[in-house]
Amino acid sequence: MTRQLLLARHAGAVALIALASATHAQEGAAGNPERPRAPVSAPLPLAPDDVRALPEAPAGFADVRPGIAHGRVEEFSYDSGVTGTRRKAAVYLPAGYSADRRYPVLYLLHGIAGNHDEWRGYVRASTIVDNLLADGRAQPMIIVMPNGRALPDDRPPPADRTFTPEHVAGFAHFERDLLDFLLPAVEAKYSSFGDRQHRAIAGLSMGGGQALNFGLRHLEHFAWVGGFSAAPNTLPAAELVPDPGATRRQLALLYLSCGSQDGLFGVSQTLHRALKQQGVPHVWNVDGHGHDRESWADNLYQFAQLIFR
Ligand code: FER
Repeated sequence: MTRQLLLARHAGAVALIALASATHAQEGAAGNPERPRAPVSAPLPLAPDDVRALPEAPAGFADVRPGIAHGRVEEFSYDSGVTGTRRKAAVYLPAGYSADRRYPVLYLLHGIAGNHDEWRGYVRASTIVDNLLADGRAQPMIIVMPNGRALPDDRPPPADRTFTPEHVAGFAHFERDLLDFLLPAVEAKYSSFGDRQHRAIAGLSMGGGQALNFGLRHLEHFAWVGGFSAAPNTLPAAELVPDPGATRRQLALLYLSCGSQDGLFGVSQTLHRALKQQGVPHVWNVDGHGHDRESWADNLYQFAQLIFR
């Protein structure tokens, strides 16, 4: 056997082992449902500014802390004229939530294989925010975690249908579902301010692309925008920021993050470079993680402290 063939066999075996362990991990409760399954471009070399912008979260930041006040997550549902169905969202209400005061609202969007429970269950968003609030490090806020797949059947599809055009299109259809149906329904039920300065939108992967696409193209609704490990559904910078001056004036915060080991790193890196060229201020936080909850938990920890200030 030639050396070339031996190497190829070795690489094939390694790939099979990696695939097997990833599939196994995905089946477990703690598995990463968002491991990209479609071919993505090779990572680009890291530039000098592709570094952490913010210090890493302290140990235990996503662990349930006894003795502090905890918020609650309730199920919310609304009628959608986009899907023609009644749709579900999870809503986090901070400890002490009271209709006697008003709250800002963060819309937090999941990845391609997730649903409205992914941020709470997989990333532990409610625990992270409970801990920040207990330490006085964030503003009390409502967090709406919808199902970003605006299709009549909005369950995560079997793995072999994750990347079909129909499934991916459901995430684009969510733009009108969010703006025309979810947002008014949330604001009718919960005690929120209801203006752009008090609305944020962020998401992970496919939801990161959605947050950038919907947030930056609808600054009349959102002043705070975050994309974590944004997927290739992210629109080009020229479409996200057609008028850099207008974007600069309206944006309170644009936050981009990605792990340097993430196969989707090039999406965020390309957008960061274009924004820099356009002179649009933003946070660019590069960590050493992959496409995983470690990165998303840390970046939620950072983002939640910066918004609604
Ligand atoms: C792709 C690779 C990954 C893609 C989407 C994803 C639409 C999304 C991954 C995720 O949400 O975790 O090519 O195309």
